Amino acid sequence: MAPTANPFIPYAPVTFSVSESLERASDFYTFMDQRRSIRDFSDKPVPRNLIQKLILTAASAPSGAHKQPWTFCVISDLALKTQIRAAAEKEEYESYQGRMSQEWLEDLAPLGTDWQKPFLETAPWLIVVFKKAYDVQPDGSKRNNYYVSESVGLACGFLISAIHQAGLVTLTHTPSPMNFLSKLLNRPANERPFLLLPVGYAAENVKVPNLARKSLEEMSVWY
Ligand code: IYR
Repeated sequence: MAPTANPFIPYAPVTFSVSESLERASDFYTFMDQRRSIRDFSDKPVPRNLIQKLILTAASAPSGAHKQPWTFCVISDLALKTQIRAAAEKEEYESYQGRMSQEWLEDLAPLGTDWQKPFLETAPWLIVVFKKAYDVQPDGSKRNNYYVSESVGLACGFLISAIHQAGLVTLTHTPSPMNFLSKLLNRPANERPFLLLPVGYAAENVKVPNLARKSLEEMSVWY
């Protein structure tokens, strides 16, 4: 039997005049261009309902066959953050002491990173994003998801934008390997850790590496 399609419903796109669009695009670029990855966090609290809105925004991202193949694990419990920090630092120590190539370490040098990850305890919230390779139906059978990494990557992009828009800061942290997160957070077999984002306010007088973004000419080709 052919699968039944959902009925279509009317949609009213948000539109602006060309000059309004130009101004909005320009303002949005200026705002987004001010975003920086932050590694030094304040312990100033952030309310739970604010984090909830950020996650709803992340989950508004498009996904393959609209499968929404993501789970957001949201952590504020200090004991759990401490466990995550200890496990992440154990892996990162091994990585920085030999698992990463010399070339990789050289490329990272301008960022000033090392195996120590105090932000995993200082930031008021950690969001660990899991990708779901498949869904488990109520009867226990497996149902496939599509373009899972692309979909979850898009949701993370939306999340990072929402965090910035709310005046908070984050960092895309990828401790490697990440499977300790599945154990600590008790996640099922169809979920794999994808990205860890500490969320909060920047530490006072925070500094960031002096990085430049590629110019339009460097990063685009027009046909
Ligand atoms: N996961 C390590 C190393 C690291 C790798 C890349 I690529 C970065 O852009 C930054 C760090 C860490 O979190 O320190």
